[in-house]
Amino acid sequence: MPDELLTRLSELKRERNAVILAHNYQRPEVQDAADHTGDSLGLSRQAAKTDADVILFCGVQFMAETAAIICPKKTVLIPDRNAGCPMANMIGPRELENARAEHPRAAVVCYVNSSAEIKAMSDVCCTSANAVDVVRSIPQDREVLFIPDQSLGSWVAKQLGRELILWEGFCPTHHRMLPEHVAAARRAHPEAELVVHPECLDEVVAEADEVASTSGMLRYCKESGARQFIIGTEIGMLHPLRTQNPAKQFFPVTGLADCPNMKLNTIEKMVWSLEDMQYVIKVPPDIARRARGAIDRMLEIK
Ligand code: CIZ
Ligand code: SF4
Repeated sequence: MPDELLTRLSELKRERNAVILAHNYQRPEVQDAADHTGDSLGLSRQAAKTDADVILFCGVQFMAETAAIICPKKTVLIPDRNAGCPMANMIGPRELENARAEHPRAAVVCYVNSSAEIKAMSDVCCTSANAVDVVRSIPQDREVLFIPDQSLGSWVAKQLGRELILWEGFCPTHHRMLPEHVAAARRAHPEAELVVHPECLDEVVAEADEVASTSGMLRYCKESGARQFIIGTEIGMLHPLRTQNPAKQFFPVTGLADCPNMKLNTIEKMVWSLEDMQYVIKVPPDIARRARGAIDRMLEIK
């Protein structure tokens, strides 16, 4: 990375009074240039604590929207406006309206990987780190409609021994990891523990020694006595795992688990973003207020 670009980025950060947030799935150099790295909710909560005027959010759109909802007074920028999340786009407001009409008694639990509008229409939000606790908090006799990730929903259902109504959304990147990739990685690294994200296919999750969100993976791999790990999530995650655990080895289930949307953000685009103050992510106040309600209900649970 040319030094001039990084110097320019620091200058702009000071000029704009900006804080840079980068998701665990970002390119290594983008994570290294950030003030905070982590999962989407953790990052938004970090941002709320700073006195920065501007948040440069390196992740995908729904994450920046979450930051805008939690930090309504700050200007939230994303470096590339094409960085959307295909899973979040798998449910729209009209579809959710129809599903609600079909299951009028159901509580709607929406995974954080969803648009602000969908969060605003949901009863409670969840992340992969707290999905089990959020669903457990809903009375056993109430139906639950879990959107949009069928894999996370199916894993939660198994954990709780409870039937959930699942929306058929999924993450194309996590679903690219197949049982045969897992088998090959196990053969190559027989001593390694297999740690996977609940967005993976059921058959992959079933093979895992540990199923965890990205923040959960960081905790688990730090505490585990194992020296080698096979990681079943977006490959950007290998960077924080390796940096935080220099004495341990991390291997991907497959290098195919590379999310093209996450990788749209680059140092150049971060510089341009702060120079031009774009692309601004704004959530209309009424949607933001209702989406905030779904997020706050999640935060009250755990
Ligand atoms: O909420 C996040 O940041 C996502 C999408 C993944 C995770 O497990 O942290
Ligand atoms: Fe969406 Fe999957 Fe990419 Fe995350 S890794 S942004 S869930 S497509």
